[in-house]
Amino acid sequence: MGPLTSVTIPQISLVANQWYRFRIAVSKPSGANSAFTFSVPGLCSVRQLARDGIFLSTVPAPQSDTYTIAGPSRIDLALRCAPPPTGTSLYINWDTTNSRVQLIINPGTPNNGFPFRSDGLSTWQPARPAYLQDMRNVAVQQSHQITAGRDTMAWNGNSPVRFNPSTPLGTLSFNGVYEFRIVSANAHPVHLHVYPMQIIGVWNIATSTMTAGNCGTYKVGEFYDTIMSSQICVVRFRAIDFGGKVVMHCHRLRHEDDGAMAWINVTGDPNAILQTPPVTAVPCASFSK
Ligand SMILES: [Cu+2]
Repeated sequence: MGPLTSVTIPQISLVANQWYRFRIAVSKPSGANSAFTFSVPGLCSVRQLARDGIFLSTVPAPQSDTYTIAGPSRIDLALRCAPPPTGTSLYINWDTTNSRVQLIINPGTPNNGFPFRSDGLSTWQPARPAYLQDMRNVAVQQSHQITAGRDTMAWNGNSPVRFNPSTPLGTLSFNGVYEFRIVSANAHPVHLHVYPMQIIGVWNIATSTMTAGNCGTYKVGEFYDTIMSSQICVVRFRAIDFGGKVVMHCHRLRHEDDGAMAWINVTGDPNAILQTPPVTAVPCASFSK
């Protein structure tokens, strides 16, 4: 859709009643949550297909005119709009009406694409590779608490540390299923590379128990690459396909650059060449002048 920060309101022309696939990427460097809303409720059929590049477990999701996603994240929507009433404009509003894109709905002959099964009505379940299998009823090797901060990351309540290229934050085993309890305090979106994270539930720190289900706007059973919530989200992932140095960081880019980044050592990857990437560490200070 292009940047929404310019003074001129961007416009996208659509054929009336034709389905389109939109991939919306929020590159907001502040990392804050964003809500976007269709300005004329019910005028468009809007059905979510995917988050962070991964299809939902059932596609498409039920109709909704409003979506909330964290900082740098992606969402895929199937979208079909009727012309707005005369004298009315149709916008996708982004946080406030100061950031929006206008949808221009033109008459035309819609093509025959749609997001459903071939009957044009039913939902479908995508085939999933090993790294996207349901882990809700799978035994986990270990459970760890990850806390992101202003310029640090912390592992299991240990002292928070700034990025250290020579020392991993923790060590996991290749092909294991692991659970992370993610403490982002609704301010530090935690972004994990390589392994998509499946939402399992919410952690209660007072009772040290988990309640299975959605974690805020994150849907139980679905996969994400970035998590930010006022609750402690419990996620699982399988450390498969690639081992070695796996990076995670606060997705507020300023925080990441200030040191809220860490790597996990995933040991035992049989493809050893991937375990020692040719990395040359350059201190951040080198970029300051
Ligand atoms: Cu942060």
